[in-house]
Parts: sequence; structure tokens; C-alpha cells
Amino acid sequence: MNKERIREEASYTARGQPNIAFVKYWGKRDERLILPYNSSVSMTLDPSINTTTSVMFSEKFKEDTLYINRDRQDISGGEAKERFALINTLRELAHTDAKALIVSENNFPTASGLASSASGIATLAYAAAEALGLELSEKELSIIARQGSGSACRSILGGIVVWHRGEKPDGSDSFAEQVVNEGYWEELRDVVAIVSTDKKRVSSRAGMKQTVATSLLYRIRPQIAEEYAGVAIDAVKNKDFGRLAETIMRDSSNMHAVMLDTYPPIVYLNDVSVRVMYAIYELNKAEGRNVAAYTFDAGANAHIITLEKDAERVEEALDGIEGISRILKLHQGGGPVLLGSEKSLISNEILDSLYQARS
Ligand code: 2P0
Repeated sequence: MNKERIREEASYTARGQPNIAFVKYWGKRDERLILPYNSSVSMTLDPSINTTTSVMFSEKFKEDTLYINRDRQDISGGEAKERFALINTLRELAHTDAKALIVSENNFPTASGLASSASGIATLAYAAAEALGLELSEKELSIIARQGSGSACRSILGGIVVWHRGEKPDGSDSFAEQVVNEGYWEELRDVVAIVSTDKKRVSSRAGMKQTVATSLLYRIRPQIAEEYAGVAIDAVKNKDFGRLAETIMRDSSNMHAVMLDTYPPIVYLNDVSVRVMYAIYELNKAEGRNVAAYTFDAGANAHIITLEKDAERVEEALDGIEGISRILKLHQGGGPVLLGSEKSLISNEILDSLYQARS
């Protein structure tokens, strides 16, 4: 890729969505490249919760600049700097040292507890690759997005997605791949119960590192999750909801068990989360089969995976639970899409401030 191909000073804008993992990623075997100990399986969510990210590269910028939800971010250190490694990888591929201006916005309130690095990083990788004129395959893009945030590699594709753990030290076989597209089992839903707006006490990145370092139970987690990933993929392909639901619930509890086994312990669930678990268990018992599955990420919010025909019953079961502030019913969605230049989030005001900073 040569320098002439860089789409200098034009902004490229992508929109994409978070994903909810059916079988979770929790623990890296390589911190820098973000290589996981086990494969994970997820469902990409529909655009009613989305991230829009605009990217522009220019030789005229003095430094890389990032705005999230209109606030300029400090990217000189910490996790923000680490996540920026993906921009450096893309610059190397494009043979340029032009600096990047990135403006990203979530259409869901950050305080809702749904903020996810996955949609932010996936749209960033997608828009930045476009802005640099790189023609990357979905596999290549997922490998790039992975370096910003593990779960982001799964948001490069729509429908049900597997992130293969891979085995090679260079990470070239640790990528995301679509299992089935969003139309294959269209009836799948994620009923989200927002139960907490507290900011996480421990970030996922720090938490999983601590688990790998201290949890004895974690020694067997990768084998268990790898097995669950295979079962979940098989259940999705066969549209076997009962089997999928049991795997989702078992894997969520397995991950939260290793979090609790971490020293000092990490607890993301609260009493409302536990009430949701019991309510879903009672619903399945009353129905005589699994009609819903709970799953929790690094937070207390409940994601209830169900089918459209049972979604109302799930909402009824959640209705009486004190402490749920909001319920959203989400469908599956596709991977990131490129939006027209009229949707760019890069304003003249931001550009002027950067050009002035240089002169
Ligand atoms: C997942 N989570 O599979 C799991 C379930 C949280 C619990 O992926 O360090 O933000 O950037 O790779 O991707 C959250 O971790 O962490 C996550 P990094 P990421 O969805």
C-alpha cells in the first residue's frame, strides 16, 4: 500500500454495534497482541444501540486526537494508549505516519451500563482502514480490531460470531468468523435488564489479568469454555434453543465463578442480578423447558437470551423485580457499515482547533 492511496484529509465514518457473548472471553495468553485462552461465541446486536466513529488522517495534525461523546480523551498513557496500538498497526500497513483525528459517539447513554468498547473499537478499525485506503478482508479487520479490544473483533461481523482462540504466538490465527448470519435464526433476542448504573470497580482488562494471575479455578476455565464454544456453535446451527440456553447460563456462571475465585475477589453481580437469575430459572421450570437464558458480562446488567415468541413472557417475569430501571429488547444486527460524508462527526470547529494547535 503506498502513500498516494491514503485518503488524505477526508473523513470516513462507520456505524457498528456491540455484541453479547454466549460463551465468554476472560483472560489473555498474550497481553500485547490480545490473544485469549479460549474461543468465544457472541451475537452482534441490532443498531438501536450503536456507535458512530469518524476518522481522518492528516500530515498536518501534530498528534493523534480522540473525542468520545464530545469529550477529548487523554491517550498519552494507560488503557487508552494500549488500545491505540491498532492505529499504529494500520499506519504501518499503509506506510504512513500521518496522525489521526477520531470522533466517536454512542447513541446510548454511557451511564446506562451498556457502554462497550467492542462497538467503539470495531467502528474505529473499520473507518480507519477505509480512511487509509486499505482493502482488508473481514478476517484481517477482526485481527486489527482484536488488538484494540478483544471483544471488538467479534463486532466486525454480524449475526452469530466465533472468535477462534488460535494457537500461533503472532496471533495470525486468532480471528473472528461468522457462524451464521443475522437472518439464519432471526427469532433470537437479547432482552436487556438494566440494573445498575454504577461505574465498574475493576475494568475488564485489569480484572481478567488478575484472574489469570491468581485464580486456581481458572486453570480449568479455558478447557470448559472451549467445550462450551463448540456446543454453542452446534446448537445455533441446529437451532436447538434448549441446549444453547443451558450452555449460555452455565458459561456465564463459570466465568463469574472464576471472577469470585480471583484474589482479591472480583464481583460484578449484585442482588438484583441474582433475583433475575432465579426468575429465569423459575420461568424455565414453569414452562418445563428452557425458554430463556441469563448471561452477565463484567457488570450487573442482565442479558436474557430468548426467542421472539417467548420474549413477552420473559419481560413479564422481569416486571416484578425491584431494582430494574429499564428493559430493552434487542434483535441481531450486522457488522459495521460505512456512512456518507454528511454523517461525519468531524466538525469544522474541531478541525480549526487542531490546525491552530499546529501553527
Ligand atoms: C466477553 N467481556 O466475551 C467478555 C465477557 C466481559 C465479560 O470481552 O482487555 O473490553 O479490551 O480485550 O474486550 C470485555 O473485555 O477487554 C469482554 P480487552 P474487553 O464479551
